[in-house]
Amino acid sequence: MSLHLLLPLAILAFQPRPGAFEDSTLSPTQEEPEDLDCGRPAPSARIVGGSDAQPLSWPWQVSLHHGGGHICGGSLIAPSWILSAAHCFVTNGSLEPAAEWTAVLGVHSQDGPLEGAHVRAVAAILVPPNYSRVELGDDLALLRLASPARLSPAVRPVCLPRASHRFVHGTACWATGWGDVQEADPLPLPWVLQEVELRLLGEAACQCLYSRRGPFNLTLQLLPGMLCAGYPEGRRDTCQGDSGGPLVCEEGGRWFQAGITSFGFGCGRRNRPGVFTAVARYEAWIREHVSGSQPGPAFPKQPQEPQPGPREPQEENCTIALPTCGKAPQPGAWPWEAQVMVPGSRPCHGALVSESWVLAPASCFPDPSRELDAWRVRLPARARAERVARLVRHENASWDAAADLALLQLRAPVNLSAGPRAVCLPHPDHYFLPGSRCRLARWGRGGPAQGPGTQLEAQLLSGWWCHCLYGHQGASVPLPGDPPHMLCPAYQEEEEAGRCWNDSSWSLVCREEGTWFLAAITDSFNGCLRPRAFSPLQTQGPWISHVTRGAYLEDQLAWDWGPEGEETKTQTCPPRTLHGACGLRPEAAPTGVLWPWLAEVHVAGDQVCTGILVAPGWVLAATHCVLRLGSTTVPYIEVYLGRAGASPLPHSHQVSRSVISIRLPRHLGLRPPLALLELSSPVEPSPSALPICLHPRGVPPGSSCWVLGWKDSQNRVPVAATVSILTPQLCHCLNQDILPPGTLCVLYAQEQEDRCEVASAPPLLCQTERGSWVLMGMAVQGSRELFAALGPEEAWISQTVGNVHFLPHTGAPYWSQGSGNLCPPDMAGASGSAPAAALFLLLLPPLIQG
Ligand code: 4AZ
Repeated sequence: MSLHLLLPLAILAFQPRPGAFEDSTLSPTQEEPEDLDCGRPAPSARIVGGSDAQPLSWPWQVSLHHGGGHICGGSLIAPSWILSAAHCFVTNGSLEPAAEWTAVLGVHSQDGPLEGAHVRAVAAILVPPNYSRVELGDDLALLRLASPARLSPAVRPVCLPRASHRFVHGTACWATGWGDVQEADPLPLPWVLQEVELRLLGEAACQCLYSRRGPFNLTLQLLPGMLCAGYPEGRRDTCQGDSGGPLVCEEGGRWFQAGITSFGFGCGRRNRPGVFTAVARYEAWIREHVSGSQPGPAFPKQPQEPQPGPREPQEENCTIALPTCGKAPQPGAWPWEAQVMVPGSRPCHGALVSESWVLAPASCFPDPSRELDAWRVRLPARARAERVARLVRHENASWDAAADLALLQLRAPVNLSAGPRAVCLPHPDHYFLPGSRCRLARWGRGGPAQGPGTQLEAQLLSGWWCHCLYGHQGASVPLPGDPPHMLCPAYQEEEEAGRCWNDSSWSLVCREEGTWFLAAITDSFNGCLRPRAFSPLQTQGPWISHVTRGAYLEDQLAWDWGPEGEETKTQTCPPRTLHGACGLRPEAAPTGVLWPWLAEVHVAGDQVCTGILVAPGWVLAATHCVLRLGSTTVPYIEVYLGRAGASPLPHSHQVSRSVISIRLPRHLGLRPPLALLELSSPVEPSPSALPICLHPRGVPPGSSCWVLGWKDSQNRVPVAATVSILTPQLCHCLNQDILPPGTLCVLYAQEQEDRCEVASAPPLLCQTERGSWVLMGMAVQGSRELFAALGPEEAWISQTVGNVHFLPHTGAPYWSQGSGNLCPPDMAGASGSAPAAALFLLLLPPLIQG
């Protein structure tokens, strides 16, 4: 176990060839020599970012098997003893039985012929008593073999350093193992032992790297008994499956084991070198067990160690590596932009992801059998186009839009410090913060042919919006940090163009701390719905790094999750209607406009009325507010959406439309209270402009209701006042004779009734039990308590608008109080329910004044 817990344990299925791995015991002639030599590979011979080792180069390397496959590495330190890591054998605080483990010695490729290799049963596993977790140190184990190893050129022990020995910082040492070649990317067949050269890092230098927040926003306190090896820039490292294996350094012609592979934060990540158990520190513990256990010289005679090198300077400087990908030298420059030219078709836009690889949509290359010889890739600041050596399509490219990806390998790598650069790719656990600054850049064959509009500024919406606008009812919204199903940027459609680019596809590139990540891609166009949903690329990171073995997967650089990050409660999406999502309003720390259906209706440039978006092209308002009594001309009306409240969205996300017609229902004699305003063109659904839901037949059961308005008509910051809706009977009793049919009465919660001004005719809204917001009515002229209900106008609204969002009908309507058929008692008090009487009393004063 390590901190690299997110990854599944890689197990190499291992099938010993019959006869090759039999346990053998030492014959008298094979008995251990008195001065058993160590640390010398046979004279005839000689991970992440590593390469195949030569057979016989690391004869102390052991593969430790459990359940039929390789789990950890180890090193032979004496004929009957293997040194490994404690975490390989301790699960949930208890030591696994030795009998379940076997040691495979002298093996090179775990797939091919196993000459010289043999298996030993493990008789005992010893772990320091204080070991608990890798981060707390003491991560070492001794395995006693049931019978001594048969020494040969392929099986020899390594030398161990004395406790006093100091390895010089900066020394190039070697780590070996059959572990993953990258995070979540197991060593491919034929499972040849890998070696990688790692530099020893001084304690101060390593602590300095690990003190900075890195992957998973974590830091690490190094402890005595730990040592680091690797590079600040990462890319070469040990990984899962290498644990327990040796880190060896050559001194005076012999190899000494300086470390045991223990853990790290991920593999090969920037500023996160591998952490090893410092073997020298445990000399006494190792000697005590190895020498004490057997009569005779079980422990190799340690050679005279060379003089220790110069001491590490006290003031070791702290060299932090900065990201090498995703750096645009000037604003607007896009140095990873690649254009793939295939004879006979339009150029296809992709992105340079490493020295040798370009990522582009697979749909650009429907016929991969075409001659690659004629293909060319144009990169920024390169005089000549690059030639293409290979095309690797994603295996799901043809049926999964999110996997519409292909990688093109260039014939010759390009120099990334001179002109073209690689864009960063996110790790699977990357969480792009809502509000991140992004750009939409050309991707595939999409986008306009030329002109400035090849990139659009965009801002990432919260996962809630994105998920619920597209997700199905009741879908649970991924928590921040869980892999998102989609990413949605808010951006301004090119209004001037008066159209959405139907044939365009885009990549979404997001910036963190000045570094650009290729965050997501769109498939070709799926309608004009905004926000457009993008497929996150982070799920494809492992495939990209598997193919390229060098793409720049960069750690998350911005960690300020804000209140949304603290939200750990799973949220679900409210219902959708036949026409899509409506009445969405995130509960938790929303990013964006708080009331996306709330419109400012500016009438003839002075009066501002409240309007509610009921469909993309329609706003509902109170007739009395938008049409002056007695006026015969239809005023000029402008509607603004996305303006309400303290919106963090830029002004560019406001939407405005003029009103081209005002529709009133037919009413015998009376002036109808509700008016539908037809907009000059529909608005795109977005957090700035999303229709509210309607509910057939009155107030949805179990809902909570509010009057939504403005405190004052000048600054128009929305305020909501909590109300209860009274039963029709009670409402009728309170207002006998003066109420048109279908009027709703409300009762304000204490001290809430002065919250909204009434001149703008505020709406009455309810939120259903399942979370959707529903419009109930609009204020009657001059009244705080009376609302013209939508219910009686349902048929007219659906006929006029067409695509209104009616929620499914759900049971009997909600009323705040009992629903007796009789009027409550009069002031003299006769009979009836106490609560109803109380309401009656409460409601009287405003009515009398009104
Ligand atoms: C592991 O999981 C592991 N990059 C070993 C080493 C490292 C990370 C993980 C160091 O066994």
